[in-house]
Amino acid sequence: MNLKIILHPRALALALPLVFIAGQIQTKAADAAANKKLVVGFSQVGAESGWRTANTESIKSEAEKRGIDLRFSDAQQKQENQIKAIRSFIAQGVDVIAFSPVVETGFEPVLQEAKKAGIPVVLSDRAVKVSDPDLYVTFLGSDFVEEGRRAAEAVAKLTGGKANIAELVGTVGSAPAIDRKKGFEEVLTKYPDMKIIMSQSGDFTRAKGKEVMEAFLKSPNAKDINVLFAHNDDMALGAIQAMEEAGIKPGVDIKIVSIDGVRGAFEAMKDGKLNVTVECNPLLGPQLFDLIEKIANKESVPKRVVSQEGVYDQSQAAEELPKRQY
Ligand code: GYE
Repeated sequence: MNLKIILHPRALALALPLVFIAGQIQTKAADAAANKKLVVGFSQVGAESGWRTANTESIKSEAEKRGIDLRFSDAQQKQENQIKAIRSFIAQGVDVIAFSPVVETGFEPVLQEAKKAGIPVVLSDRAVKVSDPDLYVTFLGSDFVEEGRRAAEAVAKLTGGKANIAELVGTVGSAPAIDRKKGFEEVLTKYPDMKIIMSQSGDFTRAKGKEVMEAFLKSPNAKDINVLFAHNDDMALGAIQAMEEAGIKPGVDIKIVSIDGVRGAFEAMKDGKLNVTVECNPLLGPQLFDLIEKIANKESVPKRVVSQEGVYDQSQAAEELPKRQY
């Protein structure tokens, strides 16, 4: 028997659009998966310096440019706030967590929690000390030890290797404070007539930099100071104010070397009040999200990415100033 299945033309007319709709639903689902916004939780140190403001702006604007859902949290320079923020990112189930650790130690437990939740972590700008290097995927930021070395070489050049140095240290326990001091002191061993005669933290802020400089200037051996080394420009700018109020000529009576390269430092160099700034680039947004997107796509990334930077003195200040982006 010859069995023929004949589809009634009306049934065909009904079935075809259904197949078409089903197909459309499928492509829509695929599109939604492809267009799903990448969700990134970022815990920032705070708003303590010009450097930090530029860093935050770079991160926020780059996330917006790329259509990334950025959950941004400001820790106001407190580690406990940062740990809370990271826990909340884990609870929200973000795709990637990035943060700039206030200090180096104490993050191990919360990083274990992120690992358990399967959320990759990226360190931005500052490093942590952990026993298990798998607790973060990569660290993007400057070589702070090298910045410290550059600052010390600048002091040697300015003073012919004869310096009684007052040091304004960054936030106690933070990677840049620890590493900048380390690099600076390493170079001091080459110069027997260069020594640190006072050292105290100004927490990377202008107000604290001023306050500590005032205290330095009141100490019994204040008149011996011929150099100020500040771990960032903001503290140096605060110290400049303290010197001026005490009738001391910043940049002349006391030579000043600091780190960051923010606009305020270039202005002070132009005015002859600051001698040298060692650059530390805060514009990490593009590099950071390149790494984050790769990690989200399961591509491999290097464990350490170093940003490029230079050293500037007064002779370059006027020309460089209009080109500065931060
Ligand atoms: O030098 C300072 C900021 O971590 C590199 O933090 C950063 C430092 C920067 O407060 O100005």
